[in-house]
Amino acid sequence: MPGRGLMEGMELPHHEDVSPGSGSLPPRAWYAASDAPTLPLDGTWRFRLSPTADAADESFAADGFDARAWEGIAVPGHWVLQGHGTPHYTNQLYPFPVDPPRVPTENPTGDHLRTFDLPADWPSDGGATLRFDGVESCARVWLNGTPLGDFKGSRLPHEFAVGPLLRPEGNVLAVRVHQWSSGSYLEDQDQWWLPGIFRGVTLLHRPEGCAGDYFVHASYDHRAGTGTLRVDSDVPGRVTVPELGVDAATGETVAVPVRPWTAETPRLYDAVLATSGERVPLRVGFRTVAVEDGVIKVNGRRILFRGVNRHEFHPDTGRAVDLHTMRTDLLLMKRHNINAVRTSHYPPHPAFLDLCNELGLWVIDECDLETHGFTVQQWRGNPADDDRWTPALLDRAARTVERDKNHASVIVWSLGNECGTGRGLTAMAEWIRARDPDRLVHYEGDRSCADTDLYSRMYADHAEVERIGRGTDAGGPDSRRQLPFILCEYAHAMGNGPGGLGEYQRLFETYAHLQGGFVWEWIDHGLTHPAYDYAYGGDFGEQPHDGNFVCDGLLFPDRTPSPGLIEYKKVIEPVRIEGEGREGTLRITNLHDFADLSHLAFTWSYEVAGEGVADGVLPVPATGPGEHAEVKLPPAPTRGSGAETQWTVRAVLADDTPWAQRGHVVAWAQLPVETGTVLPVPGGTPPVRDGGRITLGPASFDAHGTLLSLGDLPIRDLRLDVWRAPTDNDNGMPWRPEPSLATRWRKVGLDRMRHRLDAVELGDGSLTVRTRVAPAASDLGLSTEYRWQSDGSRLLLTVRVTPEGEWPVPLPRLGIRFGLPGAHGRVRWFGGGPGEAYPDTRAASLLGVWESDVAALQTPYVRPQENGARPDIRWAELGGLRIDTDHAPWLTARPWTTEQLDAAAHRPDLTPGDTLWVNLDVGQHGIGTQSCGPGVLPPYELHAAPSSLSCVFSLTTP
Ligand code: IPT
Repeated sequence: MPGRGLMEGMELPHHEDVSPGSGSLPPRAWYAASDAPTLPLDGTWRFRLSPTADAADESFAADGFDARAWEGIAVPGHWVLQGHGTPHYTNQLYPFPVDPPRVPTENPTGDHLRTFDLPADWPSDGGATLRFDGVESCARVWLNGTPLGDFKGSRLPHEFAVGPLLRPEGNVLAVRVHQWSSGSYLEDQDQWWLPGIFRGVTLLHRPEGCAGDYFVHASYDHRAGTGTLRVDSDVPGRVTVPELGVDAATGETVAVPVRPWTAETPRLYDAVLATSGERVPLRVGFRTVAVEDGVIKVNGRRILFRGVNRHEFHPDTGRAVDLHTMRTDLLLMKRHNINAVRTSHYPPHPAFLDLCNELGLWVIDECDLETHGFTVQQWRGNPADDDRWTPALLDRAARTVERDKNHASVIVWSLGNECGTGRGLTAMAEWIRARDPDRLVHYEGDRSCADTDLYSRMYADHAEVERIGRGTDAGGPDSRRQLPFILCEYAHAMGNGPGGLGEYQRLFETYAHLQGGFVWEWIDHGLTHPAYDYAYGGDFGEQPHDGNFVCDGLLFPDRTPSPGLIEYKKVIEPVRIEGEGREGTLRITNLHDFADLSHLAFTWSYEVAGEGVADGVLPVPATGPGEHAEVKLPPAPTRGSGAETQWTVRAVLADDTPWAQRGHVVAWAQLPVETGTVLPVPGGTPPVRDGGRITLGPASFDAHGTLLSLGDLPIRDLRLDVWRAPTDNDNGMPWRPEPSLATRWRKVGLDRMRHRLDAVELGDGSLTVRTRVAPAASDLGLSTEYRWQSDGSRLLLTVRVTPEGEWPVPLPRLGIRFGLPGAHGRVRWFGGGPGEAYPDTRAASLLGVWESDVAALQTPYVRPQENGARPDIRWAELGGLRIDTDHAPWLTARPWTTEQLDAAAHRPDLTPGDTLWVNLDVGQHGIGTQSCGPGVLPPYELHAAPSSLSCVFSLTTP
């Protein structure tokens, strides 16, 4: 087809032309249902894939074309996830040569075809529109052989007027979709490239006098308690809100007493917009968003974002996400204390926003725009700063705002992500402000904040955020320091982590204009794969790719919460419980922005040696937002037994809510009362040498002092261990020049330590084994002494480590590891649980007695890496062995070695052997978020320093 656009003197086909498209209707407000009939056209379509844009001619779109030989394809869906071609993952790199707006000749092109009959009761009057809610990346559409037009803007709706073309039976809808188009340059989001018709296709009847576009303006005056409602409508009509007694003309302003909408109290009023030909249901939430004194306020109060970035993703269907999955996401968010979503980096399926209104989340709604790949060439040719592209950018802004403007949950518009700076962005911001002055404008990529109402950054470290809090941050115009600040991305949740969440939260709670952040990101984008379990970049042989950088979510691909989500829930809990366990005094602070505490019930339990012995209800006054209450616990039920005792206090939902049931835990704290008695030190039994063996009480050693068994229980290879399978955060940011922590560890040789035996000494009451543990090619070393003692039935080990040399790196871990027979079985422990924890990811660790099987102790990161440590161990039982300790070390038990874990690329690479490998560590290095952000904070670094670990081994009674 002849192109419309002329670039560089060349006539380009429609898919390479910078124009956003032709033939579609102006954008308008989206709604799921009115009383006008609709006909969903989802289902199985006929499909043909061609290797280039013009390999097949367009005759398939002609009336009467016989497509019976074509394969079937599910719409909505992506063809690369249905056996036609393969997905491709890149973060910022364009997967094609950068020569805008041209795209490669190899341009997978999917022809989609379906026929449909109108339902018998389809009205004969009026017209009809055909709506596409999302097609990646460029579509051309025909109905009954007539071309309707073409469009780009993958995650945006496009409508065509089709009334006169429809016939009662045998309508033929043909859609040609090109994977690559000029639009691809604007859609360089960090995700899989997934072509196809991935959101619904709907035929909508448009009766005579139907509603056109409309704009619900519903504000709230918190001083007067009044809501003000005005519905502007292209087609005049009436607006009724029965519950409020409102019956007003469109365009008319009415003020009534209402309850406001907030993310914590998502009060919606059912309303109807009635034009002469159509009744459109509305759900109205009254709220006012403003920046006052450099602070974002809703209904007059400062809000704090406890947010996540959400891409649309399902491991089987990619960005074709069904309603159930959307609801699941939101229920999980609400249950984990999350109150905000940034729709990175495009508008989500519109039904998702309906759910945000209903369940209560603040939304930053982002335009479908990212040109990140231009950084590689210092932004040369960036469409965001090129007037020829501005119409396409404005089209994207308008399609976002017009579609989503009637959602109470949307309080901020975002221009897009990672587009550098430029005139196109300014034009978008100006257009948005003129169209919707009642919301704020966000964009992260411009530190001058020329176009925005907030200062936004991604991955800034704690120190910089603190400077921003204090107003002492460098650079940028002074005006920036008067703006509210958010971290639109932080706490990169790739693999094990993120660490350092609590330190950010303290900053957000300290400085009024630091208004929280959005963890990157909600879910791992691992695609279901027969061999790999979940595939990531490169697993389809694609080049270039960015590996498992696509798996950086708080949920695993199957939507199981990762430890990172459990940690985030604890760190952002909206109630803080603090106190003094011995005195039984509590201070309960309500960190909600709007709600008082009357929706919560408080409970206490009293635990002796990790087991609950008494519990009860704790009366707490209905403390208002931002206020606190002082509360007294009952007298401690027991005292002085010598066992460790503590209180656990919980805030739980007092009643069922739409997102969780009564009893759901929102916040908690543990308050120690008494510490337990110290570890008894067995002694007295002398070691005995007998040929090649040494015996010490129940234990047997070889002549080198290596433990062989305890009673009948064989024990393998007990020795010092410092290595961990590097996490994604240890591996750092591949694009940074400085070597990552993991690279430095490997360079020092921590993954290949040698153990030299220096002495085996049989004393009166102990066996002492002296060693030096050190890497080849280095003078660094760890002088390590193992001292064994026994009372005849139990075995005490004390390990003392003294570093030698100037250690240039922190240690991954420091402790012992050994093997027990049998890789399966149960593990019980008194310590932190139930999930894993590391020094800077341990806020959610609950001290108690826990039980798990070995398999469930492993955290299944999509790319295997260090995982599964449990902190604060008092005792543990596993594989027939009991370990008692008073050093509260870290316990890790896995059915494979650290080396196997280190070598694995996907979960199925790990298969249990016949040994249970146990690590007992006196220290662990923290986790940090250096896969994209700051590393481990100083208090959580594990430096080589004189250390010791003691534990008592005995056999469990079978
Ligand atoms: C930032 C992107 O905005 C986001 O899409 C994602 O790629 C994230 O990083 C990392 O997973 S950009 C980054 C180069 C700071």
